[in-house]
Amino acid sequence: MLDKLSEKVSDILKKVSGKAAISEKNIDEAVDAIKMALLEADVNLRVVRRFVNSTIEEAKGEKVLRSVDPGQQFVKIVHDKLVSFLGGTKQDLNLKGPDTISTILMLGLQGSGKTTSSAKLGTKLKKEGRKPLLVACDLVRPAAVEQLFVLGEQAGLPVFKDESAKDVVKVYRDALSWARKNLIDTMIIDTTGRLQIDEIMMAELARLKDASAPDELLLVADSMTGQSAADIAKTFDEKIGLTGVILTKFDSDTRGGAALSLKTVTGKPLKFVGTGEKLGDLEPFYPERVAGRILGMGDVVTLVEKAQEVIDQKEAETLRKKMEKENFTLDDWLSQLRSVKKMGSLKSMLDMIPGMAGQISEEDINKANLKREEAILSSMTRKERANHLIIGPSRRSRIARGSGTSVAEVARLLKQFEKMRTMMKKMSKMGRASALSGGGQEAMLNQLRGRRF
Ligand SMILES: Nc1nc2c(ncn2[C@@H]2O[C@H](COP(=O)(O)OP(=O)(O)OP(=O)(O)O)[C@@H](O)[C@H]2O)c(=O)[nH]1
Ligand SMILES: [Mg+2]
Repeated sequence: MLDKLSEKVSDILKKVSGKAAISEKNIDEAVDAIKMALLEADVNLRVVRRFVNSTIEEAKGEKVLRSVDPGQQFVKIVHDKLVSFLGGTKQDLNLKGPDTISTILMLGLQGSGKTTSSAKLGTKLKKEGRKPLLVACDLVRPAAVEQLFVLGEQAGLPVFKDESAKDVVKVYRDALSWARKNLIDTMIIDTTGRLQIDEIMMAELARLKDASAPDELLLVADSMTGQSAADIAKTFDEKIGLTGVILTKFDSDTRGGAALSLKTVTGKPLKFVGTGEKLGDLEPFYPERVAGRILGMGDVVTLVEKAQEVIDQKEAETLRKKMEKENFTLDDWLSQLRSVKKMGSLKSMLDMIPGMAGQISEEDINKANLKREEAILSSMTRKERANHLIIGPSRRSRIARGSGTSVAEVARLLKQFEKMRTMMKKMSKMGRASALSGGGQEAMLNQLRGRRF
């Protein structure tokens, strides 16, 4: 599920994400390709249009085209839009505390997975310490009551049933009194499914809803029905009212459009996905994780966010200019070193970049060196850091003493700095790559690897 979409979208984004500069044309092309991929994945056309328009609007804003790393900023926009289309944050069930009985009403078309999902949900809630009761309110399909009963036995859950009953409301009321006596805190009501939404079913559900005042009205929809899952949800919501959706058969080989369309079409959150036939195959739906999977870009977003915290655009621009004019100072170096430290473990950051994972080992990054270098730089006066040429022999030995290093080390650092400056200048002339995404970063990486140039 979603694999194909993921493959396509990540290919598109890979092309854009490495770019040091992107044009409006790049954005249009990438968004167009994403649009095709979404339509092929059976995402609702209106949803695709909204997605595309809002992505373009934001991506063409000043912020992206002129940012430090426009390619990755663009990926982040696509990611954030996707997360919001998938529903934002994970939505939990809203149940009452254990002292009151909460009620979950399961609804949906025939064969969508209501009975199975009722048992799965019961299993899950039991694991979380609740005391669920399964209530058999499908009085229409032959053997429906028996099916729930068998599943209940498998799950070790009590099942309330009355095979001779004709009215679902009566079953519910009897189940409620049984629940009160048996210290049940959650009732999960399985209902009848129809081939299509019809008036009789809706009337029955409406009566059951009025009688039970459920905390959760969960639509169980089959993801294999594609886009129509979202339309079904919309109708159920209009007629009965929903609090959320469970999308079943997410393990099947379908294109996944339903998951992406649901929230935008219905405004109702997708709370769980069914991922198999077994009782344990029910997972909470995490928009963030699913978006990440669709983009297939490692955890670029977290990376961009982290980098944004420490490297602001202005700072980078000033740095670039300085490098061009060869007035990159020891002071600038010190602040770069500190930026790297602020970002936390550099290795874990690099691991988040696709293609970079595993390329640098923790040993490569010479932390001890970093620390000593910072100590040396901090032991200099501001004047010295602004103009390293004034650092003669006597200043060198003072700095060495102050930083607990040797004169030779101080001399080596200064020599290295000279080389770095020359290299940076060359690189910044080669392309107008921004300071930290282009040459500057490479120079810094070499530095961190402990390689001397
Ligand atoms: N692979 C897979 N199969 C599922 C999933 N959920 C349900 N099924 C299967 O789908 C079929 C129908 O499930 P039921 O739970 O009986 O569906 P229902 O909505 O109660 O059906 P009716 O009571 O006839 O309306 C069963 O064979 C289930 O095992 C799922 O997430 N993945
Ligand atoms: Mg059923």
